[in-house]
Parts: sequence; structure tokens; C-alpha cells
Amino acid sequence: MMNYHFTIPSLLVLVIIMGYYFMRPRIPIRMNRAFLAILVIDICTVILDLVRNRLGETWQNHSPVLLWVFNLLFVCFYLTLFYMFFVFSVSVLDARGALRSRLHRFAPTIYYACIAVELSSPATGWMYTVQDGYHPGPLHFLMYACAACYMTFPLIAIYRGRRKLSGGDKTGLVALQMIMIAGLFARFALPNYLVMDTFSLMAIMVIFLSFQNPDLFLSDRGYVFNLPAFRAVLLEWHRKKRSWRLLSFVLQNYNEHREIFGGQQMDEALALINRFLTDTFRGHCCFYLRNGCYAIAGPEEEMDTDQICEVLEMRFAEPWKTSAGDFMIRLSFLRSDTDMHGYPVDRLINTLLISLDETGQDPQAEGKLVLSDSMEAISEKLDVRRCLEKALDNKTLDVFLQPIVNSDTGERTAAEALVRLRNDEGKIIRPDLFITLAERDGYIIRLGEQVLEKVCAFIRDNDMDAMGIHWINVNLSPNQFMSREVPERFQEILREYGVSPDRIHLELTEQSMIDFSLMKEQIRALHEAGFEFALDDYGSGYSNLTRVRQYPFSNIKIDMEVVHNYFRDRDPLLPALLQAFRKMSFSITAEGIENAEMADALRDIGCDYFQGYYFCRPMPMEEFLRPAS
Ligand code: G
Ligand code: G
Ligand code: MN
Repeated sequence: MMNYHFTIPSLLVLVIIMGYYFMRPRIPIRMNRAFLAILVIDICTVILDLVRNRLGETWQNHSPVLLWVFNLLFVCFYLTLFYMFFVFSVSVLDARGALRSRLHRFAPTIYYACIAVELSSPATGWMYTVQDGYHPGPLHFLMYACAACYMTFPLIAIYRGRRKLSGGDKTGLVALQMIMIAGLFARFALPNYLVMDTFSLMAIMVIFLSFQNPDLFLSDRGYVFNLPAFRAVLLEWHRKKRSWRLLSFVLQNYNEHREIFGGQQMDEALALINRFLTDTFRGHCCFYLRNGCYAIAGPEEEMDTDQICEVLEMRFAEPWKTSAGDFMIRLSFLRSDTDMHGYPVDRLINTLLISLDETGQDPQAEGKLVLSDSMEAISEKLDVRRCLEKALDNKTLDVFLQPIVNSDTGERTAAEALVRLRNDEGKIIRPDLFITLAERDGYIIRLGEQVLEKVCAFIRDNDMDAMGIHWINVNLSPNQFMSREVPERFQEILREYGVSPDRIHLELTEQSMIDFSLMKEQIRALHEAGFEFALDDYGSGYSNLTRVRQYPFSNIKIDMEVVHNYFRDRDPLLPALLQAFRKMSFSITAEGIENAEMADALRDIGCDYFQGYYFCRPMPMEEFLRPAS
């Protein structure tokens, strides 16, 4: 008598998993198709197992043909189930780039051979005979052997690809194989209990929890897929060398909207947008990446990006109705005009996210940008960043010096240190390219320290007085004050090199003078330690004399723009301003002096120092040491 106590509950649980799985959207990747096949085949196998055994028990009432039919069907599904578990394991390994062995190519051969033996059984009796119920034939063991093969191969492959697999992947995959092997043993030892169905259910649960829960791939705002899903789909297309196209877009000023209107309302709007996307573009996969960035991707021949853009633009011309009111959102698009299959996936995603973030915050961003262009621009930026990291690590930043001359004598009396970065070919990367990057990405503190160290080393190693150099100006970025340690670090560096702080003048721009008590505190501390301060680029921003007096500046550097403008229209403002500065006992440096006429005129209206190409360009330290010819 067969025992159905395991099979029937297993069947019921399976129905719940299937129902849940079918209700959720899924991305079109091989892992998902394999899992879907496992579910369908397993449910058929369990039902066939029940029917077949019931027929076997009551064989007297049925024709042997019926017994044969159900037996053959059952064994075919049973073998296919193991085969699909195997295909699933292989697809996970492949998706993680961990499939090293080629052994799996032989798997179908074993499968077909085994099925052939089974199908020949009515004639040969090799696997089964049917006579007064079922009886195993001489090759019956093949069924177990074949199943065992499909479980052992992944174990070997998991071991060989272990470095590419995460801990969770390994646990899930190994557990899956072990459960199925245990199931085989149990079926062998307890043939009347039909326990295999419970073991396959356990294996399905393991897959579901580790890899296939559809929620792992869904945006938490519902309906559309998420960033890991995007990556999984692109990786599969990349592996299969599929041609595909992409249209991505970003909600303008997403983060500001979030702050102004509140997270809850933004989430409501996002849910509406997500719903609209899935309802409108049913044939395509829609992904919500992050920070208001979306992507729609599809096979090249099915993606009409123009049409999708048009539909989106039409819909976004209308407001989104949330519970808190109507909501207008502007879009910027970024699209691939060519097939994208050649690009490495992670670099592509990285680029896409960076350019979408940038366009999303750019008020002028309008129209449709092309992804391959931004790929280039961004890989340039990444290049700059790489060079900067390298130069910071190896202390190979270059520091150039530009003389500052005394306006009366024309002799050099000081210098400004200007940092330079070289790329791999030794060409100079413009400071505006890497200083902003360093400020934004948190490299500026190390950069500033390295510049100061090199300046100190220069002062220590050379006879400043003999050169007539009294001090060296070092630029400071306001971001450097974000670190409380800066005053302490600067003094340490000076002590280390035995340089007196009055040899260093720190240049700050007006933008640094935002009312920020931490900054004021640190400037005061540095000033008390003996550093002098110069105000850089005066006149380039919102100049405010009251503000200037709150800081311990001794020198004001007039911005090059202001100087050049003065020679265009001789505005009387500049002389008046210089008069005021002199009354407040600031010394004055004019920047950007390019000819003798400028030097003469500026001396007459009261500049103490000059800096500019007329006297000297910024030059490497070694060159600075050579006496002028
Ligand atoms: O020569 P030049 O193109 O280097 O200068 C570009 C800008 O880079 C200047 O306005 C200057 O303020 C800034 N800069 C140059 N060197 C440094 C430095 O060492 N630190 C900081 N924070 N800015 C610098
Ligand atoms: O720190 P600051 O923003 O002042 O940096 C000075 C910048 O001005 C540097 O980029 C330097 O190369 C540049 N510079 C220095 N002298 C001249 C000059 O005479 N003409 C022009 N156009 N640029 C100059
Ligand atoms: Mn400067």
C-alpha cells in the first residue's frame, strides 16, 4: 500500500508558490525561464506520480496500456525535472560568470539516452515491466544514476567557480543539490512513501528564497523592475551577444522635488509613473534605477525609441494626480542611437547613472542626449579621477610656481603654488577639470596636504632669501575646512619640514567666505598659528567689504577678469576700490598682468604686487630655481 501523506501536502504548497510566482512580473532571463519550467514540470510530476501509483495499486481494474502510458509519462517528467534543476544551476553559474567547465554540454546526451531506454521499456523491459503492477527492470538503476549525475555536476562546477560566487549563491546552490541527492536516497530506501515530491518541493523553496523571489527584482515602488534586474538582463544580453537598444530618462530635479514636496508624495507620483510605464510599454522591460532615473530596454528590432519618447513626452505634458495635488514633472532623455551590445555592462550602467544624475540636475538639460557621447565624456572624467588617485597615492602631483613681483621694483618677491596633474602620457590635465572633481569626491584634503608638503620641501631645500622670495601662496579650497583636523595637520607639516608659517600665505576665494562658523574658527586658528591669508579672485563673485573685514586677510588679489575689464572701459570703480582697500591697510595684488601698459597703470592706482604672463608664466619648481635670463 502506497503512502500519500507526503505527496498531497507537497502538491498544495507547490500550488501556492506557483500562484504567487505567476502573479508577479518577471524579467526575461534564462534563470527565470528555467525556474518556471521547474515549477510546471514539478507539478506535473507530482500529479503523475500520484496517478501512476494509484493505477499500480488497482491494476486489476485497468488495462496494461493505461499503466504503461502513465508510467512512461511519469518517468519522462521525473527525468526532465532533474534535468531542469541542472539547467537552473548552470544558468546561475553562468549569470555569475562562474561557469568554467564544459562538461555541461554533454548533459543533453545523457538525458536523451536515459529517455530512450525508458521509452523502449514496453518492448525491452529494460527499465520497467508491467505485469500485475510495476516491476523494475535490469536498467532501472539508470533513472537514479542519471538523476545523480545532474546533481553532482553542479557541485563540481560550484567548487571550480567558487571565487565568483557570493556566499549566498554558494549556500543556495549547494543546498539545492544536497536536497535532491537526499531525496534520491530517500526514494530508494522508502519506495512506498513517495517522499521525492517533498524533496523537490524543498529544493524549489531553496531556489525561491535564494534566487527567484520575484520581489528581489522589483522596484520597491511597485510595478517596474529594479537596478539588479536591469543588470541581470543586460548581462544576459551581453553574454548572448544580443543586439539591444536603450532609452533612459530622468525626472528633472528629482531630489529637490523630494525635499520640497516630501517623500510620500514623490513615492506616490513614482508609483503612478511606474504603473503608466508597465501599462503602456507592455512588450518592453521598464526599470526604475534610482534617484528618479528610468530605463526601457529591448531587443534592437522591437525598440522604437522615437515612438517611446513621443508617448512619454505626451504623458508628461499632463500632471500626475497624487493625493496632495497635481504634480508636473519634466523629463530629460538619454538614449542609445546604436546597438549597445559591445559595451561592458558594469561600465555602461555606471556611465548611464552618472550622466542621468548630471542631466537631472542641469536646468538647461533639454532634448535628447546620446549615450555614446556621454560614455566618452564620462570615461574621460573617470580617467582624470584615476590619474588623480594615482598621483595622490604616489605623491606625484606637480606643483608649479608663478612669481609675484613687487610693483615698484619689478623684482620677484613671492610666488603662487599652482597644482598640476599629468595623465599617463605626461600631458597636463587642466586644474579646472580635476580641482572640482577633487572637491566633490573628497580628494581635496589629501591634494591640499600634498601641495603644502611640496611647497615646504621647496622652502626647506632652497635658499629663499637669496632668491628674494619672502613667501609662497598656497590655494585653499573651502571644502578643506570641512575637516576639523586641517589647522592641526598644516602645523604638523610645517614642523616636519622646519618651515616657519609666515613663509606661507593661504589664498581663499570669496566663495569660501560663506557664514560658516566652523570655517571661521579654523581660519582664526591658522592665523593665530602664524599663517597669513590672502583673498583670491576678488571681484569675481558677490564681493562684500563688510564680510571681507571679518576675516584676517592681509592681502587682496584682484581677479584677472576685473583687471582686464578695467582696461576695456577704464571704469573709475577699480581705483576707488583700491583706495578703500589701502585705507583698510590691505596690500593689493593684481592678477593677469599681460603687458607693460597694464603694469604701469595698475601701479599708479595703488597695486603693491603683480602676477601675470607679462612677468612670468607658472613654471615647474626646477625652472623657477634657474636665474632668469
Ligand atoms: O593655473 P591655473 O589654471 O592652475 O589655476 C586654476 C585654478 O586652480 C586656480 O583658480 C587656483 O585657485 C586653483 N588651484 C591651483 N592650485 C591649487 C591647489 O593647490 N589647491 C586648490 N584648492 N586650488 C588650486
Ligand atoms: O588661484 P587663481 O584663480 O588666481 O589662479 C591663477 C590662474 O590664472 C592660473 O590658472 C594661472 O595659470 C592663470 N594666470 C596667471 N597669470 C595669467 C595671465 O597673465 N593671463 C592669464 N590669462 N592667465 C593667467
Ligand atoms: Mn590663486
